[in-house]
Amino acid sequence: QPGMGMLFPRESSSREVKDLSGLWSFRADKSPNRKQGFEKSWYKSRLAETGPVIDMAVPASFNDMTQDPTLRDFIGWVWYEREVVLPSRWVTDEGTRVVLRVGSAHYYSVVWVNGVKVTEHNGGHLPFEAEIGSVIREDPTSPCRITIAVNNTLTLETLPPGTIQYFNDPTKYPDGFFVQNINFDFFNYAGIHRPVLLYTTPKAYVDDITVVTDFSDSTGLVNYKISVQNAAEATVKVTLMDKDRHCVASSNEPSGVLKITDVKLWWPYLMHEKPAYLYSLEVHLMAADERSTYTDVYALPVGIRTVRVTSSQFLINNKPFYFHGVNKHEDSDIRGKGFDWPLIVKDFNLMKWLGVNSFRTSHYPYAEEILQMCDRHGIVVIDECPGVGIKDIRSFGNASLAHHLDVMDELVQRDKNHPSVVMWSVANEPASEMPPAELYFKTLITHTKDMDPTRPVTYVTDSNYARDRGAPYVDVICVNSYFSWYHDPGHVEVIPIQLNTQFENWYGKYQKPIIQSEYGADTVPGLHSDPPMMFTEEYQNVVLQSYHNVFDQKRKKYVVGELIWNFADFMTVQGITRVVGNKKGVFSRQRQPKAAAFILKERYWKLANETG
Ligand code: BDP
Repeated sequence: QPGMGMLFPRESSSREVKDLSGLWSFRADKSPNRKQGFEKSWYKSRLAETGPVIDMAVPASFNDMTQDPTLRDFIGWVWYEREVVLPSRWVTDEGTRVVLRVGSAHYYSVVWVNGVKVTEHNGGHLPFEAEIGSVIREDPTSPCRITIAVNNTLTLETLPPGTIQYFNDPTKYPDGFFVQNINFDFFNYAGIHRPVLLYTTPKAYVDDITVVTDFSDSTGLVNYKISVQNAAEATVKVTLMDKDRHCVASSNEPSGVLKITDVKLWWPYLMHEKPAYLYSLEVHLMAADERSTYTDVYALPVGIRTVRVTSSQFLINNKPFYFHGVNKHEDSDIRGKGFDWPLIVKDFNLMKWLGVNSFRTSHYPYAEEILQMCDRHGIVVIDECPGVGIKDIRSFGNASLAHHLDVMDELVQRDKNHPSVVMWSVANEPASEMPPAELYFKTLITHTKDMDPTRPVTYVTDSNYARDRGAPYVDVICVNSYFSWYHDPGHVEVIPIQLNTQFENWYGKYQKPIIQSEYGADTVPGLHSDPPMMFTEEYQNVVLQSYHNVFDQKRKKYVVGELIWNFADFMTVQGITRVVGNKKGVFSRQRQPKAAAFILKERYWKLANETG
């Protein structure tokens, strides 16, 4: 029986990883009902035998890879296939588990190996895996053929939700015309977005590790729990190593508390002279079943820190923390939402240049590799689930809630051990004023806290403080507002009044710390006007400065953070409010600074020197 664990695949003396990034064969199923691939069983033979295929890069969104507009805007099933030659010991050794892991594929996926279905997964931003040893051992001589069908259709029961609308008027629309309606602005990029890996473990293996950290004076505490699969007998040895690979604590129990004298805490970037200190929890399993003995080794990076919220503060290691950061998207030219190391490295360098100490994974969980970077660099993360655009009252139904709970389970399971993750966000701008929202958010937030009692939980609201029904259940109030943009366009003089009122109303009602989780203005790089006009670089500057003045009045009281919308321009659906994408970035989509980036940089470094 497979376990529940979702440990990131890491190489070790007992584990091998094979990365299947590169070229795959690809076909979009353009048949009218999009089901030809299933009707004709495309997974049973090589994809090229059932019709034309094109080259497709993995990981990447397929949308921007070709010149074909019908592929860019495609909705339905697309098919990917790749043949892999496996090391023979993977195939012949019954004591080796071979696991296929997909980092993420948007949205619904079905996976076959050599024509045998091995798993399916519902959800576009989290990893899933399947053990494939028994399938590959059936035909040890042929290469292993992996087929993945992915469907990007969004419904009322997906996250984010959406609806498909058909237009049947032949005087206006071509036959079969339909659109995907959504309530969020970022482009619904699709395909295999993160690396597909094959990895091995011994048959008896470390399935999951949970760590919760604490400290008292100079003693660090690592509460840990290890679960093991397929072992009739098992002994576990746990060693905590410091950066110089010295053992600082150890144990022979599968769960317990490690005590570290003279602990080096994990601190956010800029807050402490030795930030982001990571230990390594090395787990050594020695196991046996009736046939054989097994050794498994897994090393988990561990940062020792605490997080706590009071009625007016956000505390990391008991010190007030002020979020001065960004909202991001996984988005870039050509690759869409595809995982890309050069982009990740560039973005981290830009964030450091800006003096960013935090970001929110708007509006879906980002790649695990990004969170690992945050752990190492000391960037604090608000980890958001894909609950964006919950605007239709039907999206508060039971089936939708059940899926939302599942997604939170998967998210917490994946990200629970990252020191950088300091808060969960269960949604962005839902219709939280609707009556069913109260029970919905109460259930969702309570469930998330049951899963992880150590982190605060929030959702991001743009609702009115008096009408929002979920706010009683959050630990931190996160508010988005676009004064002088969507309301009173062109009138920056309203910002001080309206922003002050916003803060006083929310704090007055709830006495909880507040983060301005979005604010900003669309700016076309190179457009100028003085006096400032909307869409020019000068207008973005004055909007930001007007917000900053109010933040400065409130941040010593109960405002605990400011996150600009957005780090960089990003692609959106086509519409009359978007000129080739959302232009609220302080960097262009190509990551070049607009004037506002320099204002933000000056401010963030000043804040860093004052508050960390
Ligand atoms: C907010 C959304 C964000 C949008 C932004 C905007 O949370 O996803 O991109 O507005 O309109 O409402 O720029």
